[in-house]
Amino acid sequence: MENNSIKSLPTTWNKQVDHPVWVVSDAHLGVDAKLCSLEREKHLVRWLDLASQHAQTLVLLGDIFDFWFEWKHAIPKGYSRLFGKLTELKDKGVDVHFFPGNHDMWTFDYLEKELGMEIHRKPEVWQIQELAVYLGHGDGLGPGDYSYKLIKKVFANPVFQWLYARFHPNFSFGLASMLSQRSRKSGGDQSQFLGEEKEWLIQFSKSKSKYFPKHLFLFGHRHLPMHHALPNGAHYLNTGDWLHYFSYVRIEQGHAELWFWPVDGQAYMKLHVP
Ligand SMILES: [Mn+2]
Repeated sequence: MENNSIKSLPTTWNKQVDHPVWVVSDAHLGVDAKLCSLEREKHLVRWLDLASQHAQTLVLLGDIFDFWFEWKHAIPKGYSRLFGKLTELKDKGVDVHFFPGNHDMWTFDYLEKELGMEIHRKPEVWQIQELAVYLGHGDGLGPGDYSYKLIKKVFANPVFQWLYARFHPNFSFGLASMLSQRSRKSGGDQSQFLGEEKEWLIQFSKSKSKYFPKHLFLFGHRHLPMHHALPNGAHYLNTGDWLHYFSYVRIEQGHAELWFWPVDGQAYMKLHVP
């Protein structure tokens, strides 16, 4: 890694980390999949334990909750195991970072103040040991998805958020789960690789690779663990999900690894980039 041209780039890092970083995303806690939400939450807690033994910085790359909303004096019920573990890790000195996704963008300050997570609302560039990493949840990036991009603007509007908080939670949650189910159904079959042209995050990363050569573009959101080599020595990597794949990414010593940890088995590495 001596000829580290990434170091001479005029990039300003949002963050510089000198030790390994582990990343996970898309647990969508609150909905039952093949495994119920509680089983997935317990496995996520096991993962946090394992991760914190190897990495001092952990990243939750969005959509950890299927729906999250905070009122001034109340939060959604559930997730006590996850919250207990996150608090414990924080108290031990592990840094936990959260990039809210499209399902949990309505986090205001509870997760930060109570659990001590650092919240990042936009994609960032981090230098992790020898590797430059462009990371974010991945929603609304790249071509297409215009209706979502519009809705995101509405959802991010403080007036809209204030109004939504006026509803009774029974109603807010009912509406959110209806919309969430509808978006799952209308999405079509996304379980296979759609081809480079239709994979918006690949398109996004490819177009950015000019300005961020040799970077690792790391996103969640797609629910499909994958790697794609990009021009300019860059790479695209997707964390996959904690719904079906139980996949995650480890970044250390100038490379990234995609790992899987089935609930009933051992963790194993699938690939290694660059
Ligand atoms: Mn998402």
